[in-house]
Amino acid sequence: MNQDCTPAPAQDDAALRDAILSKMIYDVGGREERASPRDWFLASTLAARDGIVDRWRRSNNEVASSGRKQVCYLSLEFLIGRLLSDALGNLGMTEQMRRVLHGLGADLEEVFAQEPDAALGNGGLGRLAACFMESMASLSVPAIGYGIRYENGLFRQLIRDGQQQEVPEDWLSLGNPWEFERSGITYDIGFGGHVTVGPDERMIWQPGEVVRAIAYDIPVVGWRGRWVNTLRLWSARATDPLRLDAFNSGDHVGALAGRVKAEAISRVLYPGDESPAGQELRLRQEYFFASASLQDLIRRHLRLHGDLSTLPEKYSVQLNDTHPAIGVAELMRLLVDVHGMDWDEAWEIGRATFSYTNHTLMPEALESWPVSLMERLLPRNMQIIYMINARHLEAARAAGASDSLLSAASLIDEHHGRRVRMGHLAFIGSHKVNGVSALHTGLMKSTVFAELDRVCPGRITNKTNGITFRRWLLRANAPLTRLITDTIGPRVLDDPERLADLIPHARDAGFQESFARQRLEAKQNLARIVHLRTGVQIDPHALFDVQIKRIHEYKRQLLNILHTVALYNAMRAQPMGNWVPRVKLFAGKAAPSYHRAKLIIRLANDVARVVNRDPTVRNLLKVVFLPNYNVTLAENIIPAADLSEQISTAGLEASGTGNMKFALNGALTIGTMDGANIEISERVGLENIFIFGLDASVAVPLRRDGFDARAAVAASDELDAALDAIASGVFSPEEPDRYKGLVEALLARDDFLVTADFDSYLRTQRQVASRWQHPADWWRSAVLNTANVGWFSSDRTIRDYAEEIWRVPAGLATPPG
Ligand code: DL6
Repeated sequence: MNQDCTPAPAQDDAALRDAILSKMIYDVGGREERASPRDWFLASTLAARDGIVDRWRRSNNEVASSGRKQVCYLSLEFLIGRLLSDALGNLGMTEQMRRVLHGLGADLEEVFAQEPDAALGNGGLGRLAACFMESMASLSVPAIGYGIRYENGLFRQLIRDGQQQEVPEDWLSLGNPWEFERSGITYDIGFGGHVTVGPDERMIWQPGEVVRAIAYDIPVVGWRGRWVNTLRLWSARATDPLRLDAFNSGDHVGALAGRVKAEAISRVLYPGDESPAGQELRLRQEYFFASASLQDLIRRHLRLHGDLSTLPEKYSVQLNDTHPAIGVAELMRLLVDVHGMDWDEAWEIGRATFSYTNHTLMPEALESWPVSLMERLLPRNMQIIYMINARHLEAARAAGASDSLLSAASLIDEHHGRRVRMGHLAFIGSHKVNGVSALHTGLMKSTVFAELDRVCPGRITNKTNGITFRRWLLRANAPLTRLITDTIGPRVLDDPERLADLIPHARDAGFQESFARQRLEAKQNLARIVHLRTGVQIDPHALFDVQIKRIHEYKRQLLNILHTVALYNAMRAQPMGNWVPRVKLFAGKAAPSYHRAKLIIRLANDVARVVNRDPTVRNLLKVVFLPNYNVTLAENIIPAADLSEQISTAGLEASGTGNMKFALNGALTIGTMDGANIEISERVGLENIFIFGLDASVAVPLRRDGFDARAAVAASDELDAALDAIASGVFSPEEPDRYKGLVEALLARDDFLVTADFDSYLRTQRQVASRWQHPADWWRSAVLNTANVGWFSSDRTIRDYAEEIWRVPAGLATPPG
């Protein structure tokens, strides 16, 4: 066994060294004596990639020859982050690569740092897709992830004068050694135009514009390198890249306009959709990737199996949220119009093939598209949606549905200017529809999908999210992993539920000390990063209280800032009190057009500036906003966190996955009874988690019926003082009214129950501090968090999907010969 705790790598050191040098000379065109870290990154990635490609071919051959069923995971987001350390770790090659590079005069950590963070996603949904891809490969579930190869992923966040600025993230600017362009795998995607009836009564769509989708493949290697799946990302190309006539007549810009419009489809993740043009681009992205993926699936199925009637036996298509939901209509178009299948048969095939995951109940995030836009951009798909709807409503009416039930279950929302409800389309086109935590699934049944659940009973099921432990423990926290394997043996690496073997060690003072020591190392590392990026010095012995996630009102960073201000006020009032030194750490990006979220970022930065300069609290409180939150930063922050803030308004966080990553690494959670926090609390025990606030049974009706924030503020001196300090400019002396509007808006309408939960949060934060003052109790709870969250491995989640939704076998493949 090497330090990766995996069997010895396939190659010996000399062979790996030769392979790297050969890549350096023939592929990178570099010289080893003058090579830059980037050159070493390319050469070592290409050398490791060769070993992966061999396994990839074997996996693909095995699927083709055995005829095994494959999963197609359609997702507009894959937040994969860096790939080299993941790949080396799964191949058991990390230490060997470190040694060999060292012998060549290069440093592996520096090499890792050269890789851009592939930010092809926004937050939880995209990161979940990346974890699922890794788990499917680790469990030998044959799968293809389909998405878009955005040239600019999620924007890079700069903080200037305390404010978020967005600049493009150009992860591809220096090339991507992981991808293979498949110039032979292309599909034409139509937009606009009109529909006519052909001589055989078939509908013929003549698009007004055609864009070409080109496949780029990235191999996804599973644990111990046993299986390799494919992430296939589509890039958009114009079919007519240059209008030569216009160019030659002097219109050099106009000649390229068609190309720019076509290629905009794969240019940017989440183009602003405040303008009609932005909305249209987003719909173009969704149709582009759904159509290309389904055409690809049909082509492969026909090649391997010859007959489209067996499609559901060979493929399961998972719709990751509603972004690919247009695929339900597109598959009908392909089967009926292009392949001449009978409507009813095509519908049954589609329904047996598709399943849909819902990730949010927030009304503004439930997609719907104006009928007028759909009719113009996708005229044939819109006709198909009308047909699907007519049959769906007819069946519901025949089963006795009332008019109001029919109106709520219809694919067309008639109340907001006629819009197509994409969640409804995904729902009725799928055989299974899942939520991502027990609470969320229950709320799906009782709220957004209540009517569809009555019309199509039994379709909704729960699949609580999970995370890949390979990335979020083994790689992100190698020292803690070593302590765990030294204590309970390496079996835990293959079976995360074995973490429970740590339970008997939770009270052991020696083990607690080692556990705390590993964590201190991670905190020292984070303190270095914080200093480097913000100039703020933080004490690794302080309690690291961390909230990292997208900035959104429902996630309630504002509640955390209010606590920070209340703590600051209390410390200033009694600087000699028995305080627990704390670092409040925030990171996250706000959507560029979400003005209030951006103001909250500014407030966090303003509070940080004032607190960090105040000598009264110098050794007691520090506030940090770390810019440009991404996967790599999360990998550095999570192992160092003592307290994990999971404080969303109950009923609004579908699941959360950050909550699982923190608990796995031994942080204690302070959280509401929301999303997967509930299931975490059931597993770690209520005595090892800090739960506060209203639960969903109270919060949901309270939000609906309205809540008097002023009364809550009047009842809480600490809250009143914190709000007053913010509103009166204590943290923005150069512009005292900067936050007046924010505070007034909160008092006028506290949609997210910040003021309602504040006192409970404050009390619970005091309990956190008193537990910290009893290290044996704190570390016992910390160990019990790590020990009890094995169930949140994405391997468990994928097994559940595989058994109950996709009906594909999941297990471990025989190691390749
Ligand atoms: O299911 C993955 C992830 C959940 O853990 C989060 O709770 C949820 O907010 C997120 N949903 C989205 C979709 N849009 N919104 N909002 O990112 O999915």
